[in-house]
Amino acid sequence: MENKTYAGIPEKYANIIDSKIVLIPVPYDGTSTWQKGADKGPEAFLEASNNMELYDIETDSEVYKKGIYLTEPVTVNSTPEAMVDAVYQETKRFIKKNKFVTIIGGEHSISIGTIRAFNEVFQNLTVVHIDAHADLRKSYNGSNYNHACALYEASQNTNLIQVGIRSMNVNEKNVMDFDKTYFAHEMAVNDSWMDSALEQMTENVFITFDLDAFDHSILPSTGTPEPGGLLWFETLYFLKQLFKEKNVVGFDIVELCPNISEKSSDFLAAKLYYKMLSYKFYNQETEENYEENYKELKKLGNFLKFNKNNEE
Ligand SMILES: [Mn+2]
Repeated sequence: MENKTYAGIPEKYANIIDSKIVLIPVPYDGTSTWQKGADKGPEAFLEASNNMELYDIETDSEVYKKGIYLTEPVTVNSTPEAMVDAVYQETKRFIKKNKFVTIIGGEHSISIGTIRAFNEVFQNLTVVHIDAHADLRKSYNGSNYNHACALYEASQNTNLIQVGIRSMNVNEKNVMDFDKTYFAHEMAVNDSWMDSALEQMTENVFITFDLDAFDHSILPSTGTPEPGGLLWFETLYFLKQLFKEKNVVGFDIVELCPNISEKSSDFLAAKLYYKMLSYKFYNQETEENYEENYKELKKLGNFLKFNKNNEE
């Protein structure tokens, strides 16, 4: 990675001790089925972040001052299973350090690892899956760890809510919970989906954001672009409500497939990331909830299972 820090922020806001936020890059593209290049996503995302102004007008905040520690990238790619396990271990390691853990992909199969880690630590986890694709196949091309299977495990083990879906295989209907699925063609004509989705969430929420959820007119650089997606402000409005009303415990952003002659997608991804952090931390009360929640978890001994390994 060219970048030493996210967005070129000064080292004093990027060291592991003081940083509240951790950013894990996972440049992986082992199983994509159409356009290759999601392994270049984290690099392009970080490069774009260097060109971003770090005062957020809407929240009147500079969230980078909470500290954003950029980890070494997870580069294990011998098999999809090994990659998922490495992502899981690394995510878990930083959750355990009481960091707000975020991950930039890479293709969507990395989220099998991120969700597995969050679901182990946080009680009654809701996974909000924002994507054009359902990704609910149990296996694809002979593997359970294909990007088309990214949410199957979450559909079995978490309160999964899917938003923006407009492409799926008919067999995925057998797995899909239609009450918790918000299809793009319905969202386009009625915005009541936002309140409905929020009502169905438990307190602890992990967000997995596949960038192809966005309309391809504003984000063309992704492996499998689909027309009819989300636009910028409706997405931010939804996210802002979500961060305000729920305890978002972490998130990942995946499937940036950069194109050297089209930088606006990279920039959108970098800005989306920063907006999500701004929504998470500008409200002091939200932050206190997060601290409270961590103390509760500690009391319940939820971290005990991690004591055996991965201590630094
Ligand atoms: Mn997708």
